Amino acid sequence: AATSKINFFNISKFLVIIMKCIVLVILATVLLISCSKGSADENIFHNKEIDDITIGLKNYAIEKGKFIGNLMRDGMFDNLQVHNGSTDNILKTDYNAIVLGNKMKMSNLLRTRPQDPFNVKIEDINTDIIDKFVNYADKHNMRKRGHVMIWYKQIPSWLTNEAPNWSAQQVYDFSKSYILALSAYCKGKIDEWDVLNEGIVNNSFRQGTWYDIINTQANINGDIGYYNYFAYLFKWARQGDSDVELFYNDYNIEAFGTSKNNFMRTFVKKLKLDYSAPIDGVGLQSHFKINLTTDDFISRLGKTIDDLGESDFIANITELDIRICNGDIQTLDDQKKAYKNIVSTAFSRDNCKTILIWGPSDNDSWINSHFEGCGQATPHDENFNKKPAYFGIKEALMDL
Ligand code: 9MR
Repeated sequence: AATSKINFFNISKFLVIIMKCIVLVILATVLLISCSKGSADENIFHNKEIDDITIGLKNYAIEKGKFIGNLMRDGMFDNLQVHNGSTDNILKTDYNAIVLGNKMKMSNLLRTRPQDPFNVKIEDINTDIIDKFVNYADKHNMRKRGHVMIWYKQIPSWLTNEAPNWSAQQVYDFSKSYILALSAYCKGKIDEWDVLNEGIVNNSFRQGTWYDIINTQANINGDIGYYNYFAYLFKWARQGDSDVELFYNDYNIEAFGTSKNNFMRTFVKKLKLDYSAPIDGVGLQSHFKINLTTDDFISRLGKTIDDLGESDFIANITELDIRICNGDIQTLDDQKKAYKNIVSTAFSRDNCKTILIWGPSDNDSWINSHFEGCGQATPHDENFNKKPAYFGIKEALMDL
């Protein structure tokens, strides 16, 4: 009995030692894992090979004081969980700036004819749209881009029908009251506004718009012409919100030295200097076809940003996409190079702080329905997976 007592005592002592060893091994393993995770986190901004899905593009942009953004399409606006939440997930993870693809255009904000279109009131505007956009962006700490106040396209049908019969003064009254109401409602909520979109064609102002009468007929103060009218648009937007950044936005104006680029630069400088328009910047839309994105083309884009910077303008990239079309010999790797080169060229300039891409994924892009035989224009593919382009942007951000 004595022997079995000793044996039992020894065995239980032995078991306790084994248990202690196991606990020690577990503790050591936990310590080792957390140490290696810590150093990975520290290296996350410096090691290009690491692709931690919780670290989005925005984290790299924030580190460099920049905003990388994207748009919210109508489908997602109507249902945040569209595509089982894939688009929402991309926006939340990768982007710290946002714009609505269509919903903040006049066709949506002023869908119903105001009782008096020459005295538009806040109550006439579909402010629910603005609220929903602002709530989403604020929830995810995103910079908010307002697109767009005055554009020849996507206007409500009542305006299409009535405007051809308006006098210049009526166009002035409508535009003024709309901009004042809209910018007053958005005061402090929207960070930057496209006050005027696509007002130029080649080397002159766009003709045949709903506001065209202002070019041939004076208002009651004798103001006539595009310059006068456009300058007022910016003044009214400033009157409504003294802090918001105000932009002229257009496409095919990116490469320095083309006739549209020359006209745009003359236009915005003259608007600011000769017409005292409070214009802060130019939005370079940047809808590119892959074979256009040569090194020379991208360096001319850099030159445009520099030239605008010399006159104290911000120059943001506002609608970037790079489409690949049937017949193009370029590959997704060429697209990666183009995205990388554009992001590093633009962001190496201090007067370019924001780049927005026009489509969270190839599933959410306007290209497929507008350019036959073209697609693949965004950094995520049709199944919401990251493409080489995504890593091009990421590398450019890390290298800044
Ligand atoms: O992405 C928008 C698309 O869904 C619309 O069908 C289209 C209609 O004009 O507008 C697209 O957005 C445009 C933007 O508002 C201004 N710059 C050009 C964009 C692409 O057409």
